[in-house]
Amino acid sequence: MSLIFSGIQPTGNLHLGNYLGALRNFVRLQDSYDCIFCVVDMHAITLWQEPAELGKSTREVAAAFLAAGIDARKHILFNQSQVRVHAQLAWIFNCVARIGWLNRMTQFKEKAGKDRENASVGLYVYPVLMAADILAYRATHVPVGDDQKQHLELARDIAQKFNNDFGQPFFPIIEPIIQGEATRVMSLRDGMKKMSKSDPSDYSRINMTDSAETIALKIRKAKTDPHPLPETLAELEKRPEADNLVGIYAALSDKTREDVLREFAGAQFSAFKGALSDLAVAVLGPIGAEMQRLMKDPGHVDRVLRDGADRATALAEPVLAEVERIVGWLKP
Ligand code: AQP
Repeated sequence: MSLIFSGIQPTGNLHLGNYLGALRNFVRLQDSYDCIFCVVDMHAITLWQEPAELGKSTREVAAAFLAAGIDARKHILFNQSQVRVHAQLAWIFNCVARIGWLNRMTQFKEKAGKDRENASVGLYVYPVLMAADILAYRATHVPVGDDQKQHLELARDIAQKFNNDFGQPFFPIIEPIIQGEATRVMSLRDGMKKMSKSDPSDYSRINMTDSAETIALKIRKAKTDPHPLPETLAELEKRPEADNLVGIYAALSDKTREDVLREFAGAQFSAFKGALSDLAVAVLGPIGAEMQRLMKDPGHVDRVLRDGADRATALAEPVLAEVERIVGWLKP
């Protein structure tokens, strides 16, 4: 049976990349699959999070799922730390995964930066916990942005090694779903860097709760080059900032980059940026407003997460019990 699992970290500043690369696809997939969506607060603390902010950010991501259109009654929405199975299965997977595999993870290298000795052990084993998140439900499909591809390959390797080591096809082979024109939205300040919650410059991203004025200002200030928009994709690809803005426009309007170039080839950036602002405000405005409304009702959001956690636990506990039996742990 096909089952979707995916998560988003409550690390503040949910942005357009998270929306176009993840949330919007989740909403579309929920009509064809059973889905489990998770606010991954255990992943969040692999980097320092202010305790007083973490709960608020967790509710904000939950509100984003709901505001974007996830049906939390039909599907499951919860925060990770409420379901203990994730941590318990991650320990077993820590003993299946190999250090050499983790050493190849580029996201660890990027996030640990030059001060690698001082990074948390949690940041290093992040992809192992991600494998546990997915496989605790024996989920088959994982919709993510392009940046998570390598972690998903590692999750597949863990599932395969577990199946081989213990001689049974217990875990399914996970299929990534990476779709759309905006699988990697780039920073508005640097077309070579991914748009990210943790970028110190707020002008690098469009936050999902930004006002119309802020969205317009950020797009106006977005880095571009002095040339008008090109006619062909080949020319566009040589211009990272232009490519990013055209990609965002295409994704927001459900068109291809080619369609957008047909419409705007030869246009100056000032005109294109105006059209892009209007479009971004039209798409994000209602979602941001609904997020703000939900954030004023934390009791409701907490009830959704609690109910989701109960239903997730009921699914994951039998999987863990079976894994523990396969491993050989005595449970008298
Ligand atoms: N720039 C992006 N373009 C497209 N998709 C993106 N995603 C993240 N950034 C982009 C996708 O959003 C989902 C949730 O991501 P996450 O919060 O779990 O972690 P992340 O990938 O590390 O995202 P950020 O925004 O860069 O957060 P920080 O700065 O905290 O690390 C994932 O499906 C991801 O692919």
